[in-house]
Amino acid sequence: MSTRLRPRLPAEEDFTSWLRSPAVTARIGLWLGIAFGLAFVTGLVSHWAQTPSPWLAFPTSPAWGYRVTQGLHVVSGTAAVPLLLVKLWTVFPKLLARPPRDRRDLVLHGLERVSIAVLVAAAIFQLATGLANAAQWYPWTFNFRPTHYALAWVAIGALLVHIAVKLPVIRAALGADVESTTQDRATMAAGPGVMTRRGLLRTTWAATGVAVLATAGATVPWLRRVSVLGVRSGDGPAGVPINHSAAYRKVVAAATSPSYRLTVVYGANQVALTLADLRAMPQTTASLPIACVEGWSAGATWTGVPVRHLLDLVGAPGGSHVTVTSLQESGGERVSTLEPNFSDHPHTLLALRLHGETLSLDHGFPCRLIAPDRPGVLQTKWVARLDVTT
Ligand SMILES: Nc1nc2c(c(=O)[nH]1)N[C@H]1C(S)=C(S)[C@@H](COP(=O)(O)O)O[C@H]1N2
Ligand SMILES: [Mo]
Repeated sequence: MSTRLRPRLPAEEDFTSWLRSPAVTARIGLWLGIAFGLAFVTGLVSHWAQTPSPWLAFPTSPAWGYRVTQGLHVVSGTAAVPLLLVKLWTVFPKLLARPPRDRRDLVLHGLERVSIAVLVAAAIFQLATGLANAAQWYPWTFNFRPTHYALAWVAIGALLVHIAVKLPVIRAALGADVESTTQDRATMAAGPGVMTRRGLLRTTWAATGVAVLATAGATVPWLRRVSVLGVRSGDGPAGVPINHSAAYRKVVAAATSPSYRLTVVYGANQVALTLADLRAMPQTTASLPIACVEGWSAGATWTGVPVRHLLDLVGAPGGSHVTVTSLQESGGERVSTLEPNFSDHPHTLLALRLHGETLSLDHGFPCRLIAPDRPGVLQTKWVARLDVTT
């Protein structure tokens, strides 16, 4: 009798590769867990820096702090991409496993499935939106930051559940040799085919290393030449990259107009300063990085007027909240707020010069805010007004 071949869905036992073993999954999972943990913690730091907490002020030192944490955030997120892809490949057959018969087992199986679906969906969402963001590509309509932040909690929660559920397997797998078969599915090949498990792991670590090097160059100057994924190359006036140009933000006319004034307001007190007035005030020079949330950063030396001196002109008390408004009429990054510890800091400047040269139009001419340990998005360019709000 002949059997006709009927199309059917693939089943777990169709996948016999010796590589799709918990011995491999657990090893990659360990590094993936570390990458997600780092991305989560540094993401919380970035959220804190951009969402002032009434209980705990974001620190002004070390000045390079945000540069390091946000660099780590983007690097660990990028490293997670190859790790996640290989890990999903190793566990894929389990997606096709037949549900157990026993009712209690079935419920547990279902719950585990749901938690894994949530974890995988959240992880893919975080990596995809994060990568797109680091590449300055916003192909969606939702607001990136709150969405990426909310999903981070979902991902980390689901990850903790997953680790707890899998702990016995993880421990057994990591405790044994990578070629051990104790944890393997019954229908797997008896030995290596095209590649050994060690070979797969080595390839995965190499791919991860390449991903790290390719992004880290956006933060680490001597890596810049190998940094093909680093979106900001380090070129730009005075060797500092430009994020949004003056033309893009439509401020060229206002920024170069002779009628430019910096207005400083505290209640009924108000002063309007020309660029010449600002240049005539005592200047401070400070080395402070520009550290973009998108992961690139660059060290720079700025010279300008401490914001605190400007607040003194209108009699604003120490510990003031200050709203900094740009000449820019619309679009993002028009306004930022200085918390009291930032407005009091002697290195919080309205910079007029970068590396000793007059600030270029794209870097924020006539003057731009620069403060220590502050995300780039809050370093407002083309400043028009300082309003003391408390
Ligand atoms: N007014 C205004 N200020 C701004 C921006 C902007 O678009 N408009 N971009 C911000 C962002 S996202 C960053 S990273 C820094 C970059 O500064 P730079 O272009 O001088 O390197 O400027 C910040 N200040
Ligand atoms: Mo930025």
